Amino acid sequence: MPDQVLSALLAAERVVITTHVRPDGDALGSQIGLALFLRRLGKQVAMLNSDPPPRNLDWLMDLAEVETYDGSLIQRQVIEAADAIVLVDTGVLERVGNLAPAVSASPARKLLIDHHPMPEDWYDARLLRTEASSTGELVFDVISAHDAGMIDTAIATALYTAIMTDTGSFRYGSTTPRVHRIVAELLERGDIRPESIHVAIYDMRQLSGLRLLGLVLDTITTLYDGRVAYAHITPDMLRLAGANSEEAEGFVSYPLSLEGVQAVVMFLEISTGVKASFRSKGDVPVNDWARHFGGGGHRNAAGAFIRQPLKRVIKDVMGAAPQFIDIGPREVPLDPDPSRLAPEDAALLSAFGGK
Ligand SMILES: [Mn+2]
Repeated sequence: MPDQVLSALLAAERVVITTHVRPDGDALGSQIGLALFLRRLGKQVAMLNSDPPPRNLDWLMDLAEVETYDGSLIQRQVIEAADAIVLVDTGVLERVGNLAPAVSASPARKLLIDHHPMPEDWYDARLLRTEASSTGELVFDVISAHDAGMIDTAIATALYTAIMTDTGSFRYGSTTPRVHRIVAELLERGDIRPESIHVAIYDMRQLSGLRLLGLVLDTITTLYDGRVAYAHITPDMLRLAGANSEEAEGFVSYPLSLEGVQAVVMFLEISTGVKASFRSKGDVPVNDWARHFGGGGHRNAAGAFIRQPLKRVIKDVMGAAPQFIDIGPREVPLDPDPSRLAPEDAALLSAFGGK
């Protein structure tokens, strides 16, 4: 029910909208779509984020500029003077990054629009539906509950971007008939072309990114009779390819595309530890697996940050897979001879420091 959040927004004059660190298409699309709607209602709206948009979403700034928060006096005053502060696409206050202290301290009403499970309890009103495909879908609901006629080309573009990116281009399990109906309505109300949005987001890779992909594909390893796979990225690989880690966005879908693989983990080594991205197909949940390592997320997409060396992290995370993934019955030899094992089992043993 968008009513509570909608009425709080309608009552506000000055609104700040923010979202999580390293904002993605759903975060920025939802933020901008909501901001454009509120501005059309005559409200003062500021969009402040901890991190700048990724390169492939830079074009969204043509719809409405999102500021990167630097803690300046003016920005702090905007947060302080707001009637309402809206968090989109994250229920965890800490996930808004360097804005978190100013947001907590502000006397503004705090509103949440999100589809992630297990939010904290810091908000005054919320629109939270974990079965929603995206926060963009929920922003659509808020706008439609007031006046769907206000959806113009810019709002439709922002919300289409949010929904498309968070559904993996309309293929994840969260892609319901309702999602397609909403998208149909966005296409009707806004004069938008899906193809050009898709090209702007996905077909803007640099050669360095594809070189990195080649290196990453080489690291793909399957385990547990091919049911689980992982790959990794090291700083050396980034240097060799001349790429930055942002260019690895979406690489996790390659091991997941293997036949028979149910769940995958992509490990990104950085100076302070390892970022692990978990993905799965269908009914296989990976959020508990990620939570076991201090992270969290959705059933089919989750993440964790682990402050350990890469080898140790791979061993611990992949070794824990059977606790969270149904890897089916299999015979485990008591004292396996590596020369007689399938390559994936030999890799498993060596990842575990076995013979
Ligand atoms: Mn989302």
